[in-house]
Amino acid sequence: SEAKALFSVLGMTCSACAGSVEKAVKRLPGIKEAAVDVLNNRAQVMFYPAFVNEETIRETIEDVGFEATLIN
Ligand code: 9UX
Repeated sequence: SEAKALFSVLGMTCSACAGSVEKAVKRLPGIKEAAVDVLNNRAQVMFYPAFVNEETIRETIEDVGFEATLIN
């Protein structure tokens, strides 16, 4: 079954930033949905824990160039 993770994402200043985060996360295996809210500095991700975990998602967001913290 699926899990949900909410991240704080700091450093996004435009909608293209949010788009690049979404695209990178969605490229990972085991991602069902990723929604990035640039105004609230949040990324909500639905994923399949058999294939990917919160830390891998968090590191992927960091690799795009933003500071990501798991909220819950
Ligand atoms: Mo454009 Mo958003 O280079 O940080 S993608 S400002």
